[in-house]
Amino acid sequence: MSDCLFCRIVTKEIPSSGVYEDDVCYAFRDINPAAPVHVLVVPKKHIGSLDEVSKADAAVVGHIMSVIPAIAASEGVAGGYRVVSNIGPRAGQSVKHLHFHILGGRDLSWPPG
Ligand code: DGP
Repeated sequence: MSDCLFCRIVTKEIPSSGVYEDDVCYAFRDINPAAPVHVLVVPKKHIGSLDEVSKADAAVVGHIMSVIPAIAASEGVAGGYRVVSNIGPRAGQSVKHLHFHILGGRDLSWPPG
């Protein structure tokens, strides 16, 4: 989608600090980090949020889950990090392209705000 920020980051039309990429997904540093490690992992395919994941997308989401531990390890936070996906405005989703936050590098309190 040409008007989607994260689609434009995936195509490199908008620069980002990438940490991992394969055929299915791209991971890059959050522009406004909420923790010492704050990486966003997005599918290359445009999916609005987890609410819009179809059965056909299950492999995409599963693949992203499978690469997150390696990304976390490469960022030095293996064994102590959080994965978050905000869905909709009430949860604070500001970019309508499915993304998973990887947060780590400090103690993370619970429940989140
Ligand atoms: P969310 O609020 O869950 O939709 O998270 C969106 C995140 O995207 C937020 O933490 C800030 C980040 N973000 C927004 N615009 C950009 C950008 O242009 N580049 C990068 N790297 N991150 C961005």
